[in-house]
Amino acid sequence: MDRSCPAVPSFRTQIYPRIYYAVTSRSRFRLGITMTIDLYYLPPSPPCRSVMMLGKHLGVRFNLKVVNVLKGEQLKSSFKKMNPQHTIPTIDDNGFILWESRPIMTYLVMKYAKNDSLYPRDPKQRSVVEHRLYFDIGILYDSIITYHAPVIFGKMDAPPEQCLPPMERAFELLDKYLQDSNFVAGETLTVADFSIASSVSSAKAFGFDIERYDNVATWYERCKKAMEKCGFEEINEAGARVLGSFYKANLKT
Ligand SMILES: N[C@@H](CCC(=O)N[C@@H](CS)C(=O)NCC(=O)O)C(=O)O
Repeated sequence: MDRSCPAVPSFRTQIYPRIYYAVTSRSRFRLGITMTIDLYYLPPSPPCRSVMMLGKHLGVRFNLKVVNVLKGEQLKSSFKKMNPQHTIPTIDDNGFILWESRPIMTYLVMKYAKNDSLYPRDPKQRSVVEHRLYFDIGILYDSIITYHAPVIFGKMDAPPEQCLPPMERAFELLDKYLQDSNFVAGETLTVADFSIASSVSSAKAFGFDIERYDNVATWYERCKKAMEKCGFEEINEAGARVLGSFYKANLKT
Protein backbone atom coordinates (compact mmCIF):
# COMPACT_ATOMS: atom_id res chain seq x y z
CA MET A 1 0.00 0.00 0.00
CA ASP A 2 1.29 3.44 -0.88
CA ARG A 3 1.57 5.20 2.48
CA SER A 4 2.65 8.56 1.06
CA CYS A 5 -0.06 11.17 0.82
CA PRO A 6 0.96 13.95 -1.56
CA ALA A 7 -2.20 16.00 -0.91
CA VAL A 8 -1.21 16.63 2.72
CA PRO A 9 1.46 19.34 2.94
CA SER A 10 4.52 18.49 4.98
CA PHE A 11 4.76 20.51 8.20
CA ARG A 12 8.58 20.59 8.10
CA THR A 13 9.09 21.53 4.47
CA GLN A 14 5.94 23.47 3.56
CA ILE A 15 4.01 24.80 6.56
CA TYR A 16 6.80 25.62 9.01
CA PRO A 17 8.83 27.72 6.52
CA ARG A 18 5.74 29.86 5.81
CA ILE A 19 5.01 30.43 9.49
CA TYR A 20 8.70 31.17 10.08
CA TYR A 21 8.77 33.72 7.23
CA ALA A 22 5.55 35.46 8.35
CA VAL A 23 6.67 35.72 11.98
CA THR A 24 10.24 36.77 11.29
CA SER A 25 9.46 39.38 8.61
CA ARG A 26 7.00 41.12 10.96
CA SER A 27 9.42 40.87 13.87
CA ARG A 28 12.28 42.23 11.77
CA PHE A 29 10.08 45.18 10.82
CA ARG A 30 9.04 45.85 14.42
CA LEU A 31 12.65 45.72 15.52
CA GLY A 32 13.48 48.26 12.83
CA ILE A 33 15.72 45.88 10.93
CA THR A 34 13.50 45.40 7.94
CA MET A 35 14.95 45.79 4.46
CA THR A 36 14.04 49.09 2.86
CA ILE A 37 11.41 49.27 0.17
CA ASP A 38 12.26 50.99 -3.12
CA LEU A 39 9.75 53.74 -3.91
CA TYR A 40 9.76 55.19 -7.42
CA TYR A 41 8.22 58.62 -7.09
CA LEU A 42 8.26 62.37 -7.73
CA PRO A 43 7.56 64.72 -4.78
CA PRO A 44 4.67 66.80 -6.28
CA SER A 45 2.78 63.74 -7.55
CA PRO A 46 -0.48 63.39 -5.56
CA PRO A 47 -0.56 59.56 -5.45
CA CYS A 48 3.13 59.54 -4.43
CA ARG A 49 2.44 61.99 -1.61
CA SER A 50 -0.24 59.81 -0.03
CA VAL A 51 2.05 56.75 -0.13
CA MET A 52 4.96 58.71 1.33
CA MET A 53 2.86 60.04 4.22
CA LEU A 54 1.48 56.58 4.94
CA GLY A 55 4.98 55.07 4.86
CA LYS A 56 6.13 57.63 7.39
CA HIS A 57 3.08 56.95 9.56
CA LEU A 58 3.87 53.22 9.56
CA GLY A 59 7.59 53.70 10.07
CA VAL A 60 8.39 52.03 6.74
CA ARG A 61 11.77 53.08 5.35
CA PHE A 62 11.68 53.95 1.67
CA ASN A 63 14.67 53.93 -0.60
CA LEU A 64 13.54 56.89 -2.71
CA LYS A 65 14.11 56.73 -6.46
CA VAL A 66 13.04 59.78 -8.43
CA VAL A 67 11.31 59.16 -11.75
CA ASN A 68 10.75 62.53 -13.38
CA VAL A 69 7.54 61.94 -15.30
CA LEU A 70 7.67 65.56 -16.50
CA LYS A 71 10.77 64.58 -18.49
CA GLY A 72 9.30 61.25 -19.61
CA GLU A 73 11.66 59.15 -17.46
CA GLN A 74 8.84 56.69 -16.75
CA LEU A 75 9.02 55.63 -20.41
CA LYS A 76 12.57 54.26 -20.11
CA SER A 77 12.59 50.58 -20.97
CA SER A 78 14.07 49.63 -17.58
CA PHE A 79 11.10 51.24 -15.78
CA LYS A 80 8.52 49.90 -18.24
CA LYS A 81 9.97 46.42 -17.80
CA MET A 82 9.15 46.69 -14.09
CA ASN A 83 5.82 48.53 -14.51
CA PRO A 84 4.29 48.26 -17.99
CA GLN A 85 1.69 50.84 -16.94
CA HIS A 86 4.66 53.23 -16.41
CA THR A 87 3.17 55.10 -13.48
CA ILE A 88 4.47 56.37 -10.18
CA PRO A 89 4.24 55.53 -7.36
CA THR A 90 5.69 52.06 -7.83
CA ILE A 91 7.22 50.01 -5.02
CA ASP A 92 9.69 47.15 -5.01
CA ASP A 93 9.45 45.36 -1.67
CA ASN A 94 12.31 42.90 -1.96
CA GLY A 95 11.21 41.73 -5.38
CA PHE A 96 7.48 42.26 -4.93
CA ILE A 97 6.60 45.00 -7.42
CA LEU A 98 3.36 46.93 -7.06
CA TRP A 99 1.95 50.12 -8.52
CA GLU A 100 -1.29 52.12 -8.02
CA SER A 101 -1.13 54.18 -4.85
CA ARG A 102 -4.26 52.76 -3.21
CA PRO A 103 -3.31 49.06 -3.40
CA ILE A 104 0.21 50.08 -2.38
CA MET A 105 -1.24 51.68 0.75
CA THR A 106 -3.47 48.74 1.66
CA TYR A 107 -0.54 46.36 1.07
CA LEU A 108 1.74 48.40 3.33
CA VAL A 109 -0.86 48.41 6.11
CA MET A 110 -1.58 44.68 5.78
CA LYS A 111 2.12 43.86 5.80
CA TYR A 112 3.62 46.39 8.17
CA ALA A 113 1.00 48.04 10.43
CA LYS A 114 0.93 47.17 14.10
CA ASN A 115 -2.87 46.92 14.02
CA ASP A 116 -5.64 47.05 11.47
CA SER A 117 -7.10 50.46 12.31
CA LEU A 118 -5.97 52.11 9.05
CA TYR A 119 -7.49 49.28 7.00
CA PRO A 120 -9.97 47.50 9.28
CA ARG A 121 -10.52 43.75 8.97
CA ASP A 122 -14.21 44.06 9.82
CA PRO A 123 -16.01 43.51 6.47
CA LYS A 124 -18.41 46.43 6.82
CA GLN A 125 -15.76 48.90 7.94
CA ARG A 126 -13.32 47.72 5.29
CA SER A 127 -15.99 48.06 2.60
CA VAL A 128 -16.55 51.69 3.52
CA VAL A 129 -12.79 52.32 3.29
CA GLU A 130 -12.78 50.60 -0.12
CA HIS A 131 -15.74 52.69 -1.20
CA ARG A 132 -13.93 55.91 -0.36
CA LEU A 133 -10.77 54.75 -2.16
CA TYR A 134 -12.82 53.94 -5.27
CA PHE A 135 -14.69 57.24 -4.90
CA ASP A 136 -11.35 59.01 -4.86
CA ILE A 137 -9.78 57.30 -7.88
CA GLY A 138 -12.95 57.27 -9.95
CA ILE A 139 -14.69 60.49 -9.03
CA LEU A 140 -12.90 62.99 -6.78
CA TYR A 141 -9.26 62.81 -7.91
CA ASP A 142 -10.37 62.07 -11.45
CA SER A 143 -12.51 65.23 -11.59
CA ILE A 144 -9.73 67.38 -10.06
CA ILE A 145 -7.15 66.16 -12.59
CA THR A 146 -9.54 66.29 -15.57
CA TYR A 147 -10.25 69.94 -14.80
CA HIS A 148 -6.66 71.08 -14.15
CA ALA A 149 -4.43 68.79 -16.26
CA PRO A 150 -4.93 70.58 -19.62
CA VAL A 151 -3.44 73.74 -18.08
CA ILE A 152 -0.69 71.92 -16.15
CA PHE A 153 0.51 70.26 -19.36
CA GLY A 154 0.20 73.50 -21.38
CA LYS A 155 -2.55 72.16 -23.66
CA MET A 156 -5.02 74.93 -22.72
CA ASP A 157 -4.73 78.46 -21.29
CA ALA A 158 -7.70 77.94 -18.96
CA PRO A 159 -9.36 74.86 -17.48
CA PRO A 160 -12.25 73.36 -19.49
CA GLU A 161 -15.42 74.96 -18.10
CA GLN A 162 -17.55 71.87 -18.65
CA CYS A 163 -15.28 69.95 -16.25
CA LEU A 164 -15.99 72.23 -13.29
CA PRO A 165 -19.49 70.89 -12.36
CA PRO A 166 -18.28 67.26 -12.00
CA MET A 167 -15.54 68.45 -9.62
CA GLU A 168 -18.02 70.52 -7.60
CA ARG A 169 -20.37 67.54 -7.48
CA ALA A 170 -17.52 65.36 -6.20
CA PHE A 171 -16.80 67.84 -3.41
CA GLU A 172 -20.53 67.97 -2.53
CA LEU A 173 -20.48 64.18 -2.19
CA LEU A 174 -17.35 64.25 -0.04
CA ASP A 175 -19.00 66.90 2.12
CA LYS A 176 -21.99 64.56 2.59
CA TYR A 177 -19.76 61.61 3.50
CA LEU A 178 -18.19 63.78 6.18
CA GLN A 179 -21.50 65.06 7.57
CA ASP A 180 -21.66 62.59 10.46
CA SER A 181 -18.11 61.35 10.80
CA ASN A 182 -14.71 62.70 11.75
CA PHE A 183 -12.85 60.96 8.96
CA VAL A 184 -13.86 59.92 5.46
CA ALA A 185 -14.64 56.29 6.33
CA GLY A 186 -15.81 56.65 9.92
CA GLU A 187 -14.63 57.91 13.26
CA THR A 188 -10.97 57.04 12.87
CA LEU A 189 -8.19 57.74 10.39
CA THR A 190 -7.86 55.20 7.57
CA VAL A 191 -5.87 54.84 4.35
CA ALA A 192 -8.78 56.55 2.58
CA ASP A 193 -7.97 59.78 4.45
CA PHE A 194 -4.38 59.65 3.17
CA SER A 195 -5.60 59.25 -0.39
CA ILE A 196 -8.36 61.86 -0.24
CA ALA A 197 -6.27 64.38 1.73
CA SER A 198 -3.72 64.29 -1.06
CA SER A 199 -6.41 64.89 -3.69
CA VAL A 200 -8.01 67.72 -1.73
CA SER A 201 -4.68 69.42 -1.03
CA SER A 202 -3.98 69.39 -4.78
CA ALA A 203 -7.33 71.03 -5.56
CA LYS A 204 -6.61 73.61 -2.86
CA ALA A 205 -3.15 74.33 -4.29
CA PHE A 206 -4.65 74.84 -7.75
CA GLY A 207 -6.83 77.55 -6.20
CA PHE A 208 -10.09 75.66 -5.66
CA ASP A 209 -11.92 77.05 -2.62
CA ILE A 210 -12.56 74.11 -0.30
CA GLU A 211 -14.02 76.46 2.34
CA ARG A 212 -17.29 76.30 0.37
CA TYR A 213 -17.68 72.81 1.78
CA ASP A 214 -17.87 73.14 5.58
CA ASN A 215 -17.39 69.47 6.45
CA VAL A 216 -14.52 69.09 4.00
CA ALA A 217 -12.77 72.19 5.38
CA THR A 218 -13.16 70.97 8.99
CA TRP A 219 -11.98 67.46 8.09
CA TYR A 220 -8.97 68.88 6.22
CA GLU A 221 -7.87 70.72 9.39
CA ARG A 222 -8.42 67.51 11.37
CA CYS A 223 -6.20 65.61 8.90
CA LYS A 224 -3.50 68.26 9.27
CA LYS A 225 -3.33 67.43 12.98
CA ALA A 226 -3.74 63.66 12.60
CA MET A 227 -1.04 63.47 9.92
CA GLU A 228 1.22 66.19 11.28
CA LYS A 229 3.96 63.76 12.28
CA CYS A 230 3.90 61.93 8.97
CA GLY A 231 4.61 64.91 6.78
CA PHE A 232 1.29 66.59 6.09
CA GLU A 233 3.10 69.91 5.70
CA GLU A 234 6.53 68.99 4.37
CA ILE A 235 5.48 66.11 2.11
CA ASN A 236 1.87 66.73 1.20
CA GLU A 237 1.27 70.46 1.23
CA ALA A 238 4.76 71.36 0.00
CA GLY A 239 4.39 68.94 -2.93
CA ALA A 240 0.91 70.23 -3.68
CA ARG A 241 2.24 73.79 -3.77
CA VAL A 242 4.82 72.79 -6.41
CA LEU A 243 2.08 71.16 -8.48
CA GLY A 244 -0.10 74.25 -7.97
CA SER A 245 2.72 76.48 -9.21
CA PHE A 246 2.92 74.49 -12.49
CA TYR A 247 -0.79 75.11 -12.97
CA LYS A 248 -0.68 78.79 -12.06
CA ALA A 249 2.35 79.44 -14.29
CA ASN A 250 0.41 78.21 -17.34
CA LEU A 251 -2.94 79.77 -16.47
CA LYS A 252 -3.68 82.72 -18.75
CA THR A 253 -6.92 84.20 -17.43
N1 LIG B 1 -4.06 55.81 -10.23
C1 LIG B 1 -2.62 55.90 -10.19
C2 LIG B 1 -2.19 57.17 -10.89
C3 LIG B 1 -0.71 57.16 -11.15
C4 LIG B 1 -0.31 58.24 -12.12
O1 LIG B 1 -1.00 58.52 -13.09
N2 LIG B 1 0.84 58.84 -11.84
C5 LIG B 1 1.35 59.84 -12.73
C6 LIG B 1 2.15 60.87 -11.94
S1 LIG B 1 1.11 61.73 -10.81
C7 LIG B 1 2.28 59.15 -13.72
O2 LIG B 1 3.00 58.26 -13.35
N3 LIG B 1 2.24 59.57 -14.98
C8 LIG B 1 3.12 59.06 -15.97
C9 LIG B 1 2.47 58.18 -16.98
O3 LIG B 1 1.26 57.85 -16.82
O4 LIG B 1 3.13 57.83 -17.95
C10 LIG B 1 -2.14 55.87 -8.74
O5 LIG B 1 -2.90 56.24 -7.84
O6 LIG B 1 -1.02 55.44 -8.48
